[in-house]
Amino acid sequence: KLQILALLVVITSCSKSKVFTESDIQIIPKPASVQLENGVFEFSENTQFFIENQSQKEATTTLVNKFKKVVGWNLGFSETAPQHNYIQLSVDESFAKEAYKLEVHTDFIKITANGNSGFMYGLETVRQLLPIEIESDELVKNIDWIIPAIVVKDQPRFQYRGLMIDVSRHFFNKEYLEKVIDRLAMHKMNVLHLHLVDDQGWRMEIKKYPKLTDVGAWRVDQEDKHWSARETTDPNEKGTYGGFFTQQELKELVAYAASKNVEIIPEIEMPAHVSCAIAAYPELSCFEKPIGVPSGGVWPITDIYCAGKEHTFEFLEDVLLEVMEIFPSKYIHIGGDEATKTNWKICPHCKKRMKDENLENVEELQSYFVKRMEKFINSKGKKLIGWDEILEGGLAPDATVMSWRGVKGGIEAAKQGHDVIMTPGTHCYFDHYQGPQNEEPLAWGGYTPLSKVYQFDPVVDVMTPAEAKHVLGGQANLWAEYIPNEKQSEYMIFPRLAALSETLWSPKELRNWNDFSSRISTMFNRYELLNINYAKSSYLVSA
Ligand code: TNX
Repeated sequence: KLQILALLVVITSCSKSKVFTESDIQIIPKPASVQLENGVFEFSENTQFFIENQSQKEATTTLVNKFKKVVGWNLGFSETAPQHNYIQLSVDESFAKEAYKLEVHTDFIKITANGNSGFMYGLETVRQLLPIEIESDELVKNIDWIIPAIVVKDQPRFQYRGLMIDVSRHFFNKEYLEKVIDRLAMHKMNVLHLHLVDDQGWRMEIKKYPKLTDVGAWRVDQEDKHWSARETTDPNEKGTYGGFFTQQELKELVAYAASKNVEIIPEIEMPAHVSCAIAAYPELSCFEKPIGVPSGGVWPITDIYCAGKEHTFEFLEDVLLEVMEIFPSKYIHIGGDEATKTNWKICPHCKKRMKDENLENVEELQSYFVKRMEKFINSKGKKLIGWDEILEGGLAPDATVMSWRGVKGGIEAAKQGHDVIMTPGTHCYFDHYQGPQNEEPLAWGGYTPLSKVYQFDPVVDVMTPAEAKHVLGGQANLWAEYIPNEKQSEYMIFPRLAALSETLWSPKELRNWNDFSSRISTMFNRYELLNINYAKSSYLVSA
């Protein structure tokens, strides 16, 4: 018996003195600087957080919950320095927002940052240094919770690191979006852009216009009837497929996101991609023809908001007032893409508006529309974002441009001194295929494998340093015409989000595809334990 005991002691002490090497450090996104030291820190039931104030507890939630789940520990907190076995969160105001320094010693861990976002990212790095079993959903046994002694100095390359989720083409509920937020935080991403309005459904409760969700949130067919959508837009047929968020749910979601350093940017589309609103209130369109909520991406859509009637602007201002009540984000996204303006050319109200405002063509009329919305948004202390079509006919004075039709809109906007978020279809469209089409579930089209996402860079060579400064960052877009459920949504997001996160976070000179593609396999193991339905195909396909 004694011999067995002695053997056990040897085995456990061996594993604890495990020597970590560079190749054991598989953090995604890759930190700006990592220096491995000798020794390890071991977590135990008695590990405590040494905090300066109670509000810092929020940054520790993910790790605390993980230890609770996998070993049943309740890691404690102390505002006075413990002797050893603690994780110190230390404020240093000279640090940039989101930056952190992580020092792991044998006796203690110290994370220095300017506030909770940095602490949270430091702890996300700790999470990725821990054995992958930390991601487990159930109790795990016989694991030594050790991490290597290390010094990590880290900060993001870009301040804007986003993912857009289209909840219109298919509705995804709050519980799912909370999971998305958790996973964004895990990848050190910080923006969730919610596409709340598109032809196929209005997804936010608006108290002043209840029909937006009574009527506009429901369509007839679950499945996307892409090319035959006209057949399904009978205004008399009441749809039953869809859903929407109450304002209360959105408030809770915003608060949840904020606790993970994720900002939610709401998008209320205008003047096009709004069949759902016109189905609810036909008077918002030029000719007031009754339509139903379409079940697919019907194209072209001629029923758009009327730019001539004052009522359209009153309606949109009322809607945005309610939106701004719920979303504290400084940005309001007003869409602006793909507006087929054939009705505007013949509508008497629009023609009168063009005459009164001295506008030469319908592009200028759209520009008038956007500028007017911008004035309103600015008057409430917020900033407008729009898709790159808002460049046409003249950009609103302070608008931020989301460049999706390649990067040229972004380059042009930066030239004009506007802020830019790069989200080119070529690299950032997660509704595109990520493997050979015959092996993949139905997708929108396109081909954007993991390696292609990894090649993305929001700053383009032709930009001057001054123009490049206007590039706030980048974003992936998950348009949901062909994303009918959560499993498929996860499949399209992962692992491409990992590649995007590294593009947006890590120093450019550290980015290396071979290195990334070897680190991603550890991330896959984490995804497995987290029950994320990630696409394995994309790993196998190289550029
Ligand atoms: C274009 S990108 C759209 C979306 C579609 C997407 C499909 C953009 C601003 N508009 O309405 O869902 O293509 O990839």
